[in-house]
Amino acid sequence: MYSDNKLILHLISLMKQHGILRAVISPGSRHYPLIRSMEQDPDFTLYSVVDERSAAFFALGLIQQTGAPVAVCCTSGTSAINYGSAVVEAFYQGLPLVVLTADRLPELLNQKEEQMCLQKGVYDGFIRYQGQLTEVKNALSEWYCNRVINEAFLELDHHGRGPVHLNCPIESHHTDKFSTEKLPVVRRITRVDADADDYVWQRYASQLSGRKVLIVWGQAAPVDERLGQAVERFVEMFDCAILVDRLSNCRSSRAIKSAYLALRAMTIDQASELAPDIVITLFGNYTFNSGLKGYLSTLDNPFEVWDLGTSRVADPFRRLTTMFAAREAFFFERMCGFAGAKASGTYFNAWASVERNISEPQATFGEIYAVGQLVRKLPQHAKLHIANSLPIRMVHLFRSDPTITSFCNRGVNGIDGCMSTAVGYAAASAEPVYLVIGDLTFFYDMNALWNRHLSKSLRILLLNNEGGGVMHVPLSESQAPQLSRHVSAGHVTSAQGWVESLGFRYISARTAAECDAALDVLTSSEEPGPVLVEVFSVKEDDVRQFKAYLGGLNKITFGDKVRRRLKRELPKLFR
Ligand SMILES: Cc1ncc(C[n+]2csc(CCOP(=O)(O)OP(=O)(O)O)c2C)c(N)n1
Repeated sequence: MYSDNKLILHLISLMKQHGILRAVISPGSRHYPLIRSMEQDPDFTLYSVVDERSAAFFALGLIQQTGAPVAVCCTSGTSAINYGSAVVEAFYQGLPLVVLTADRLPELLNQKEEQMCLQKGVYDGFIRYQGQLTEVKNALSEWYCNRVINEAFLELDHHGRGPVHLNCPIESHHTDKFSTEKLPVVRRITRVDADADDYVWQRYASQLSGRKVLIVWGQAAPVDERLGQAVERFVEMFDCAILVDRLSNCRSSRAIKSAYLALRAMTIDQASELAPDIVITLFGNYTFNSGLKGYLSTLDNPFEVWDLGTSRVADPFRRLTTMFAAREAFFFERMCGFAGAKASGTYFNAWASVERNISEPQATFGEIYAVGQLVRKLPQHAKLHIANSLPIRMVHLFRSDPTITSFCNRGVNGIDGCMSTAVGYAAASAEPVYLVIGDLTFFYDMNALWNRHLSKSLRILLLNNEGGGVMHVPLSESQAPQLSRHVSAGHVTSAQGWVESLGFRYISARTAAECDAALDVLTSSEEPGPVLVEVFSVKEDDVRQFKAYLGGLNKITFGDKVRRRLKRELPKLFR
């Protein structure tokens, strides 16, 4: 019987799936559940070497002879340190050594505990991957350990070979039970390299055939022509829809451009009808990330996720099975090479029908109104920079010309350099560059305009509602006065003096009519120098309109959610 310790079960299951079937064990107690579990599994060949230093060098010999990765496994304390020389040797010889060190719980470090020293990072500089595991106690820690173990084993032969280290806390080694008959088959993550054999690509293409394929396309600018063409062929051959946002800058005929809204606007029946079989992700920083995560987490069907253009594990939806370490366009081209007949487009049509029912906000004067008007008035092929945090959300409430290219510092969502980035872009561009930005973000980065490379073609829409609005969104309106003190940093400041001193044409707007007229100037091609339009609005009104619009989209009722939950949970109770 195997140990009941879920971390051990995960580790052993993944060792087997990744072909790590030899282990050199040095004696001790803390790693007892691991040793005993491996001992009774006939797939493993185990060796016993007392001295850890020698054990790890012994393992290097096994690797040299077999060509396969080999694990070394020891108890906590200085035993881990004794692996050091062989780890360094493995690093410089390029040998796939898997170092498994048992440890006490990290909380106990330096607390006068027995046989405990810092084991995390002890091989720094000489190890291809170092993972600190944790006890598996809930779904989050289970997912974390699964991911980290996969990451470690994938690094054994990623762009060359070498050693990896997993530090495993095992606190219950004396009391551990061994009643697990069958090893669970836990999720293995696979990497497919560009030079994989044809039969590998063909196998993946056949998995797509006849399935509902949901492509999730993240931030990508400038637009890659080769990718655009490859995707257009792909969407004809496979039944798919592409969830995008402004920052995707994706012009595919199968793009669901309002993914940010569509994910909120589906009915309970549509939610199950649209459940994908395979999710293909490319790029990152989706503005609809939380909506998509929420939606996918309600699905019971066993969909899997493939991530393109990467060899590093990123698993936001917790269903990643395959990474394709090749250019995104290359993946789509390869899949088309093995495609059968053209697909029907049914899946796209189902998503499109959700999107068709979404109307734009009918906003009264305020920042949503101003953003909507700007989006409508922007010329074709405009370059639009959008600041965090409400501006990037508000832009998504409106349909825009597909030739517009959009940018936002969405990698880490900072407000610290949105304007500086736009100023830098404009400095290298001959065309007008537009920026829509909130007041805190503007004043934070106002120094960006004091720049000798300031472009005459810079056009800024400043949404001034006297403080950060986004922090008000999740809370009730009654808390607004309190929030304005420190959380949203209320202020009464105008940009006028500053931008006029820098040679901008400055226009303020306090009504819808003033706003329309000012935006006509902002988007005019006649203006000889930089222009800034400052729209003054009332934060509470802006936040109310924003919440009311998004709230009005929701079609799934509380009752629907309860029924869905019961349908999911009840069978578990009677199992
Ligand atoms: C460098 C940095 N500091 C703080 C934050 C936290 N933060 C996110 S949005 C925001 C307020 C932005 O206010 P404003 O520019 O008025 O735009 P809006 O509230 O309309 O999004 C703050 C402080 C951040 N994202 N980045």
